[in-house]
Amino acid sequence: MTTSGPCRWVDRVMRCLAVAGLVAFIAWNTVPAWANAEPAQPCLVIDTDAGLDDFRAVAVLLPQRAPQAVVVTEGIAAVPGGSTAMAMFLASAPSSAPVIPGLAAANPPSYDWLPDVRAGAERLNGFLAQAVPPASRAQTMTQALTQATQHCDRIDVLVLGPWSSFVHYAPALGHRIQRVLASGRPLAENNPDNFNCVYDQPACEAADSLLRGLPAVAWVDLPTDASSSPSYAPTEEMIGRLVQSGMPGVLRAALLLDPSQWLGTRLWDDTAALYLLAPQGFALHGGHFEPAINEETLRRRLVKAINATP
Ligand SMILES: [Ca+2]
Repeated sequence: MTTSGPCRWVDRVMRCLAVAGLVAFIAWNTVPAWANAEPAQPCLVIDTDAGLDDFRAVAVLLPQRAPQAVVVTEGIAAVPGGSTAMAMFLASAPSSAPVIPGLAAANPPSYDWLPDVRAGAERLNGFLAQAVPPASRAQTMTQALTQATQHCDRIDVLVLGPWSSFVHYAPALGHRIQRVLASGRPLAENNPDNFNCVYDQPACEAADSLLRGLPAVAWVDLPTDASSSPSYAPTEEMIGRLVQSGMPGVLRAALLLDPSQWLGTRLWDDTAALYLLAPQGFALHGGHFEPAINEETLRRRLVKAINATP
């Protein structure tokens, strides 16, 4: 049977209306995610010297702010041993970012305590039997970081170590750096405990100039405390509350292997990492932020962040 004349025209109109209705229905039901969602968070680059508090800081961030790349800069750990330790630590998380070996200070000060602390950090507090350097790469640090962030139009950089690497890669990342968050206090506050600055003073001063040109910079530190049992310190009870699987489990096992290596230290870099997740718990003191919560509340929030399910 065939249709002809007015009947064929009516049939075409009805088909067109049906198709138009179907298209409208599909469009209505497939509203793109960006139309309703909050703007996507900027990418995150973590620049770390792989001290024990740096490992805790990475564990704080991983469930909620997985980084695009982790740069290991010389400070507490040296670059080779710190890079492999950090890569092995990240491998305990469901998804892991590339670890990019960074740069070392040209003329760092000599510290009599540093060799032992460095050896401990590079072995993840004894969790690894030996410190092992990474295989050398064909790419430079800046090439590797540019590649790892090639899909990022906005980048937050969390600096947990000296500035030796930052001053070299920051110009390459350019205007994509939206915010820098640093553990410690700004150069102008001249904090003698600011290891990250004095370990590579020329880089720290160069970074101070670079930071002035960036849209947002925040420094995070703990209140000054010169007592023999410092406040805002990690405790065995706190570490014992970490779950025993995955990255929290590795961190827990590593730290409990030898608490004497970290008892009496403070929650430096972990606190800076928590600021990135929950800045409302902090207050501005001069040019830097400090926790506006007591130390038990801080420890509880750190444990909760580390134990969170991604
Ligand atoms: Ca650090």
